[in-house]
Amino acid sequence: MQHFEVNFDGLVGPTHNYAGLSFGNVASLNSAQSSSNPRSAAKQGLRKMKALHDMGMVQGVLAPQERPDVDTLRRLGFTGSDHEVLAKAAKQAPAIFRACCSASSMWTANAATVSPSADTANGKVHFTPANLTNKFHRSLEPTVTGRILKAMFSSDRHFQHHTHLPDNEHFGDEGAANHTRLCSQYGHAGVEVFVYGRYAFDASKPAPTKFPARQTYEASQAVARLHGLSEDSTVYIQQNPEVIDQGVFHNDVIAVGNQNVLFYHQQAFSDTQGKLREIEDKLGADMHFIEVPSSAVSVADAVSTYLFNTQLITLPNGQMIIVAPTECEEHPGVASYLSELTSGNGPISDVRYFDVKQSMRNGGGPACLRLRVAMNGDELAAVNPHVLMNDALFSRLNQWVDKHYRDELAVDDLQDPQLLVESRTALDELTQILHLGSVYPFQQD
Ligand code: SUG
Repeated sequence: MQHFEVNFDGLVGPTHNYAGLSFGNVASLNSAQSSSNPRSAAKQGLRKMKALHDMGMVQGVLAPQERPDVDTLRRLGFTGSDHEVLAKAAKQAPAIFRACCSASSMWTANAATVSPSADTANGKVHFTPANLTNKFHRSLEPTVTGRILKAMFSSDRHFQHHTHLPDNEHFGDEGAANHTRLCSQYGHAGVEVFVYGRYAFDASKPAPTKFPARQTYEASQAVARLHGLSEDSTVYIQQNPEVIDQGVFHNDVIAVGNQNVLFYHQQAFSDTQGKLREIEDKLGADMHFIEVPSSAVSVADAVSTYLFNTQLITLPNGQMIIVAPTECEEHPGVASYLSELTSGNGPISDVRYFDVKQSMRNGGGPACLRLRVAMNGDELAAVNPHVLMNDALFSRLNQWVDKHYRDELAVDDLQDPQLLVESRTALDELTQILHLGSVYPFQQD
C-alpha cells in the first residue's frame, strides 16, 4: 500500500498581529506592537501550501481559531454584550485583551502530537492536542484544536483523539514542535523522538535559567503512553538548556527530521552522541545524521534565519528537498551552507525558498506552519476531503481571504467591534468551505 506524509498548514487568521506575547521567542518580542498584514500573511501561507501541492505532495489546510476569544474574556469576568466585553477588556486589562486576540493557532506544529498507525499499539493514527500551557495566549487553543482535528479526521476506525494533557506547566506540551518521527519508509514502524526542555518533577536536573523550557519530560512520556508507543521505539532527548536561553524556544528551531535524516545543530541536544546511537539502535536501520557545527552556523544565526525551522520533504520521486524561509537565502553564510548541503552526495538534494515573513516576524517559520500526519492510502481516503489542497480550494481560499481580511492591522485595531464581526463572518464561511461543522464557540451559542 502507498504511504504519504501529509502537511496540514495553518491558515493565518483574520486577527494576525504582533503583540509581543512570547517571552523566550526573540522575533515575537522584537516585533511587539508593530502593525501586521493579515491578508498578505494568509496569502504567503496559501502560496506555500499550493507550491507543495504542485510538487506532488498531499497538502492539507488547518482552520484558524476564533479571535478575539470572547468566551475566555467572559470567564475572566468581563460582562455585557460581546462588544461591551471587548471594550471593557481592552480598557481595563489591555495585555490580557491582546493575548485573547492572538492568531497564534496558525502555527500548527504546535497544534498536536501525531503518531502514525505503524507506531501505535492499536494500529490507529493518534492525535493529542498540545495544551501549550507556558503561554497564556496559546493555552486558549487546545479545545478548539481538538474539535477541528476531529472534524478533519473523523473515522473511529482509523483515528483516535485524546484530550490535551492537564493544563498545568508540569505537563507543558508543545506538540509536534518538540516531536520528530524517524523511519526508513513512512509506512514502516519508526522511532518517535520527544525533545523536552526540563523535568517538572525533579528540580535537581539541568534546566534553562533565562527563558522558559516549555516542554516537560513528563508531558512527553504521557503523550507516548496515550498513543500506545513502545519503549523500544521511543527516544527522549533533553534539549540543551543553553540554547533555550539563546532563543530556541522549541526544538523545531534547532533540529528537523524526515525519514532517516536528522538535520540538527551541534548544540541542539544534551548527550547528543548517546542519543543518536539510541535512535539508530531502536530504528535498526542506518540514519543520516547531519550535524551543523557552530563554526559553520552560530546558534544566533540559526535563530534569526530559521535554518532548522525548515521542512524536509520527500517528493513522490523519492527525492528529499528542504523548504526554507527566504531569511536563509538572504543570509550569505546560511545560503552558502545550504547550497553546499544540497549540491553534494548527501540525502538532501535541493532547496526551495519561501517568503513567510509575516509569520517569521512572530517566530514562525515554514515548519511551524505545518502539522505532519503520515498515513496509508486507506487512512488518507478517510480524511475530510474538503481540507485537502487542490487548484479549486486554493482559488476559493484566496477569494475568501480577499473578501474578509484586512490589509493592515495595528494592535489598537483589535478592539474594533467590527473586527469581531468580520472574523466571525469569515470563519463561519470557512467552516462551510472546509465542511468542518460548528467548531467555534460563536457557532455553538
Ligand atoms: O508560540 N509566536 C509563537 C510561534 C510559534 C512557532 N512555532 C514553532 N516553533 N513550532 C509562539 O511563540 C507570538 C505571538 C505574538 O507575540 O503576538 C507567538 O505566539
